[in-house]
Amino acid sequence: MTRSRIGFFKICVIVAALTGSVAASAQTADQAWLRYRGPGGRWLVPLRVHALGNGPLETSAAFELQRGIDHLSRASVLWRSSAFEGETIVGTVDEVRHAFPNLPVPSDLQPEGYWLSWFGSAGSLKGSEDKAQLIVAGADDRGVLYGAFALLRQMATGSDLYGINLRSHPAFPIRWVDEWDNPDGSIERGYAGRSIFFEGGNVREDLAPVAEYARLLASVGINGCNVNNVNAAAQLIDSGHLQQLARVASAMRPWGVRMALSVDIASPQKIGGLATFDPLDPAVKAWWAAKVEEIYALIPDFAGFTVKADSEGQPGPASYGRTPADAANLLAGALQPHGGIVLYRAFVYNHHADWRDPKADRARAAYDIFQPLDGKFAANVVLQIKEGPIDFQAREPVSPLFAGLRETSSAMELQVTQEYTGQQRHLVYLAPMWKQVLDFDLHVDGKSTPVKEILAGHAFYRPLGGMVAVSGVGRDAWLGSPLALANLYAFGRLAWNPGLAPDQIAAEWTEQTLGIDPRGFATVQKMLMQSWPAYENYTGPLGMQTLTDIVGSHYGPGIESSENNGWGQWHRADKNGVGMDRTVATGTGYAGQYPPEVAKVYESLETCPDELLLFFHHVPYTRRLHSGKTVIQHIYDSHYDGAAQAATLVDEWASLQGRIEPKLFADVAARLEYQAGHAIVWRDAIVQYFFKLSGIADEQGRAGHYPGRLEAEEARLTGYKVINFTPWEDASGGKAVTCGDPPEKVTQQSCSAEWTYSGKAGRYNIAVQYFDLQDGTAHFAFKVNGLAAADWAADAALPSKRPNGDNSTRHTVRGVELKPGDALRVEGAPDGADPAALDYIEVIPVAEKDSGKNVN
Ligand code: GCV
Repeated sequence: MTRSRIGFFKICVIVAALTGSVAASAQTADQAWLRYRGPGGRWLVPLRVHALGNGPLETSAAFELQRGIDHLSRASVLWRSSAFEGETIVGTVDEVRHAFPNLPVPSDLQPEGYWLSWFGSAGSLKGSEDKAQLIVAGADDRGVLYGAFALLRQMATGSDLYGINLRSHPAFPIRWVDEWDNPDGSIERGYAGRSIFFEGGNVREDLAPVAEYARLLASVGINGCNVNNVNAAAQLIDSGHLQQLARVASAMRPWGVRMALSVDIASPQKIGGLATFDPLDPAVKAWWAAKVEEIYALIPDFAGFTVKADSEGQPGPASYGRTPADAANLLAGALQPHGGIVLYRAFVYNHHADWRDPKADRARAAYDIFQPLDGKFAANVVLQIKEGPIDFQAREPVSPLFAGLRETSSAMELQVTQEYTGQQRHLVYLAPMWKQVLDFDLHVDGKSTPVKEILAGHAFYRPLGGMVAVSGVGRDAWLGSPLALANLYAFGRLAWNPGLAPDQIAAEWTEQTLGIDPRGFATVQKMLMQSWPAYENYTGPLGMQTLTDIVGSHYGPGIESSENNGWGQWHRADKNGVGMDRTVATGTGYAGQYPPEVAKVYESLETCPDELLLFFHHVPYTRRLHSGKTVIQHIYDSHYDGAAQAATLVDEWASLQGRIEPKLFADVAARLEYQAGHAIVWRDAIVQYFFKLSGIADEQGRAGHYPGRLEAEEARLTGYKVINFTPWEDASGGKAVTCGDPPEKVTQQSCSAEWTYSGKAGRYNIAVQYFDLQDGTAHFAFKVNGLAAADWAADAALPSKRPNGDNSTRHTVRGVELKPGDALRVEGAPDGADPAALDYIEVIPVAEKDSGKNVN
């Protein structure tokens, strides 16, 4: 074999520059899954990396491979003999073919695809002609980069590389993340601190984390990043800000991630000085054409625009009686000469809908508005459609619009940032949900039509399509919670290959991130796989959606907040029944938006799957599900099951103690403990709400009975005063006690609640349920007969400035010896605007799990 040595010196120089920028960044991709710690196995790889070309992406690929191999070879029991010679060769297929004319280099790799192949013997000796060569060949520059990361993934997950012959290409051309970052540095629906892109109205000086983020994205094949909120600040595309944004694009460019921007469709008026933003006005058209010219002069590989218009208060073409197609095509026309695209969001609905109108239905909106426009969009417009028809709920049916667009490209939008799914405080691994959506068969024209085939463009022969995730990364460890990163990883992997199984992705991520032994990562994989069903169970089962505070935080329980307003997330629970009638026969007709085979299944009570029953039908609480349970019993059971499943996560993680870095172990353990407590808040809120509303007893006698629970409002109170709670279901019995009134500064020094214990003597865990408010760190102490058993600070950052289900928190004091007559006392010391509010204590025998299970 012969080969050329092109540009080796140059590459070394650029590699040194990349290393420098990484070293300067405190927030690195290595803190996520690019740890290159390896499974501790035994594998073989030529340690020296040689790049055949010197383009920026190939340079990044070579740099990353060398770094990964160096780390892995240090961390693992690598077969590494000094006698072993060979190279890992990186290049495009053309370069590889040129350097090694005798190799069978594939000629049909798809764009961005790669080929990994081993040549030569496994243990070639110094001086031998037959040197091992591991080839990483890309169809193009991006393919080289993705091939390098794929090889590293193989190594980090312990695959045998000897003899490898692997080809892969992405299923979808569009694999983007959307950031909802605002120029002031805040992030809409972000739960991981402040923006890595912006601060104080401008792009940040330090963009090293942006480069690191791009590296992380590239490692799972993500090729675009829209960096600002879809509720777009118009000023971001003024000339000054575009100069700044060019730096962001440059930071991401070495990793093949193209920058995109959300734009305000009213920009010509807001920042352009025009009297109108009418999409059909020639002056508006000229303004956008000039603006796009300006952008491409600064950012030649600019990816395009994302547009939210006529939605939730954003301006739009409706102001001029124009359609979304008019607006999308206006921008598409400006972008087209430069190769840019428009992702126009189908998340358009009336948020002032009449809740009394039984025919009104937000779920219908996207299809009603966009389906009639099919075929009217320019070729470089893609409709970005949320996976379900409402808004990232714990469960929704697949949006029927995917089936309704035959002549328009579509991309599926989903959320990595867990807006309605626990805001990263709860472990909820979403890949199983996304996989269900991708695999869902819409049966267009009576033929098998899985959503993933539509997105890939195969079903309707579309040139564009793909997946977009609202990511929400911030400066706090990317996503705040270590295990939440599995969602970002899984998004990228599914966007590359929607055929992957979520449990396989979970195992891959765990192995790379935690590097624990097979038994250990099997435990984490199991936890991840259990987490979405658990969350669905304790929040909103049967397709009721997440029963959260939908007009506020979208976090804790707030069942009635969905009703009596125009936002349209109605579940229509009343004393007789629950669910939204979306049938064609008697309801809003939404079910009829699906192709007939799917519509038929949802339309009929007999065939509608249990998990979506209440999304499509209003039924009495006594209706029997396919499972044989009544609806009301299912509501009770699923909430008790869900809370118990959340408690199981705590135990499973605890079983890994000593096998995971202590800091990470403790961090996740505390989060899971919190989640288990909050799952009980959810459980109790929903169970007591439906118990009161329906008046139907729980067959298992749990609803309304909380053995061991001592209510604060029934205690001997000093300083504390009893409050009626809003919403009532978020406090046990609808009441709690508070030591002063938030949000005004509370002046009380401290308050106490005391009970006399009257149960059996023994050893108990005491769960103290209190409210941890923002803007102040209240302190609590638990005492038995005046002696301190525990004290703690209420210093978590939870939503809401009033005590409610967002901030109801459980602290468990373990192993307390009690005997009848003991005085149990909680002392609360308010701070700032946190009034040390208290709901109850619960005395749980130690023999029982202190998991929220009721004990007798
Ligand atoms: C960016 C939901 C969120 C909003 C978000 C909107 C959207 O309604 O709560 O914060 O706004 O979706 O997707 O545009």
